[in-house]
Amino acid sequence: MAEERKVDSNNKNEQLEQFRVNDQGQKMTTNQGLKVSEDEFSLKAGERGPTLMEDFHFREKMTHFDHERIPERVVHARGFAAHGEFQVYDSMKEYTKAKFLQDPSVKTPVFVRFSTVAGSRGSAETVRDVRGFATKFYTEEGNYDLVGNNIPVFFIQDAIKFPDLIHAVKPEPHNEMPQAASAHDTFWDFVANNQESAHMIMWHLSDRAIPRSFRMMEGFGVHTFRFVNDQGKAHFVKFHWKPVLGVHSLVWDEAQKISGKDPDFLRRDLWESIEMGNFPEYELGVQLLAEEDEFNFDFDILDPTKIWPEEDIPVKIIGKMTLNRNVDNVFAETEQVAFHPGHVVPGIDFSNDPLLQGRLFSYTDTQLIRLGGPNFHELPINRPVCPFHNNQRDGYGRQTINVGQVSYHKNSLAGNAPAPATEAEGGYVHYQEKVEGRKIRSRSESFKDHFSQAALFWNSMSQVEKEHIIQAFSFELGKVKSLSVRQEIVDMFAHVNVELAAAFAVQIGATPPKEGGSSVTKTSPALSQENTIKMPNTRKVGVIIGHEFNGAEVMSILAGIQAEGVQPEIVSDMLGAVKGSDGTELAVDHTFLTADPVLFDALYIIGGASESKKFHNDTIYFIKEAFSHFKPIGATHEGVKYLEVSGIVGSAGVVQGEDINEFLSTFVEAISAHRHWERQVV
Ligand code: HDD
Repeated sequence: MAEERKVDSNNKNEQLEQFRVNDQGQKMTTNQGLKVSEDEFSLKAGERGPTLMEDFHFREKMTHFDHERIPERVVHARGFAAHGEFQVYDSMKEYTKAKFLQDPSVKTPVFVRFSTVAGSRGSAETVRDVRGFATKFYTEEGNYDLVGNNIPVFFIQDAIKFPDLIHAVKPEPHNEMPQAASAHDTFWDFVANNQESAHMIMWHLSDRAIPRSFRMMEGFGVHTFRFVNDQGKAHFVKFHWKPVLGVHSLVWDEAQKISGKDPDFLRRDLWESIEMGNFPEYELGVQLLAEEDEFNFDFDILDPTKIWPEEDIPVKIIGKMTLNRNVDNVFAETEQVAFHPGHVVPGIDFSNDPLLQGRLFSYTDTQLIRLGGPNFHELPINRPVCPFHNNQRDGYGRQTINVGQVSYHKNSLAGNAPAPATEAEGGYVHYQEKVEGRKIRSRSESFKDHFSQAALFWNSMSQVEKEHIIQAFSFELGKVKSLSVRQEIVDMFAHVNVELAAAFAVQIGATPPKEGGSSVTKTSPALSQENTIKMPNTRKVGVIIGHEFNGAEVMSILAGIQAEGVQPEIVSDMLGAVKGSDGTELAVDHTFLTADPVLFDALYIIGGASESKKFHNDTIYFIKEAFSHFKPIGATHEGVKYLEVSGIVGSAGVVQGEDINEFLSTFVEAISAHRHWERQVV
């Protein structure tokens, strides 16, 4: 590795290139490099005889196979990742000396892993859950990891409760059910007994927990961190990732169906988008707070169950991240990447948030068992792009060949190298916060208001979002067998809002609260997805089409929606090509059997002149499902009759038209809106 390499977007890629192996056109060998002459038959004593111990090729192949699994992550086991780059818009020198936040011309390579939390590595992806959003910045000062989630608060306030939380949400130990779901007794028992979770639960039961795409969710550092500038002046900081496409979600019925139709839905979406050149983009935002303002709020800024409302402390957008390359090998990269909130660079420091403090221990510890020893930093995906030197030696799988006689500090024999760097030379110096106190196992009084921000969240939701939250409570608690737990949850959430608690209490056979509620009347519009960015780009439209369609018109409509960034995919009753009346041919991407309306954002029904009864029934099924999920549906030509049969003509988001241009613009507008909730009201 070159010692003084200028960091650019290819820097990490170049480093990884040294480890890539391409088997194309090569002869097969053993791991010792010996060419193998036979790979189908083990070495035997006679054609029908026993396999011989001597068969080194068999032994090596089988041994490697027997050992090829590693423990999955104890949380966030199911994940998918991509490479990209980050660029700051303007120097952040005033607030932080972090080098990657100084120069807008510098592109810092990043690796981002998205994940669900509760499910095993093979679980479905569209379950109701928090999503992990972990970013590794390969900076010239070392790796900086921003290990966040798509929800800005957390269930608990102190890391010592993390094992309890996870034991409660994971499948129950006596029967290992349910997989990747919080809708069961132990999770809700935990919630009732740990009421600091109230705010997080509001997010968990909102649409945020069923994102449409990893490309369409926010990311949050959650904790309060510190920025420190080159004068040693500190600001408290909260990190935000804002997706350029806006924040969008699935609806619950759809999410559950996708779990069966395509358990890989979110990774497929990310993978395909990057392959197509639709690179996911997120802007990095920071909320900054001067140290002097630490106590100016009605919540404790160190409490990870609290947000800093964006209307009170604005999010300053400081840069953009683009994910532009898929991994080459999921195990080598996505599975072996090791994140840690403690991987920081000069200019970024911690706060005393007790959840963060505990995380600083857990991540290295978990990598030791997961990746099998202390040298996981040497795995290609984890290596910093800058040189690293210290006196750590040996251990399983050590790759570095450290030359020389000396592996201790201080020393004279090697001129005291490697020597710690001064601050001016880039040495990391911890922010010298003054700390004093008695040793005590307790929680600050300032952490004890669990309901005000849960109420703020509720107040900020649109009517539709509120209904979704009520339905989510009704579903989750409807799966809880213990009536006492159900009642405790009703009583707990009566502290947030009485109408909310009453609305789901009746659904779950519990007694609605008579009184309660919160005195909070404030709202934070930034919390509602109703106020998000809406655009048609990268929306998938299922185009239902049969033979004998009007070639010229259909092609111009498809070209028109594609010009707006929409992605049509052709669905018909058979693979192959559908033929227009003028001889135009369209290749079919999916059949009614392999596709499903839940896999599209919208439908465009064209039909054809000679459809079978089955074509007719399948089309009606597609329309009914898409309609019930509030999706835009457009129809032209023969397609219009299906809208009529389905009884949805004139409904919100249902577009039909004779005039191509008018149809195009109304349909694209309907697609941008994403969902047409008005249907629910009628
Ligand atoms: Fe954690 C993984 C995010 C609290 C202990 N965590 C993990 C990942 C993400 C987060 C995104 C997956 C990283 C990857 O893709 O490899 N965790 C969070 C956030 C938290 C949080 C945003 C609260 C603000 N975590 C948390 C606590 C603890 C842990 C309180 C324990 C004290 N988390 C872990 C872990 C994991 C992990 C056990 C499992 C796999 C891994 O670390 O690498 O150490």
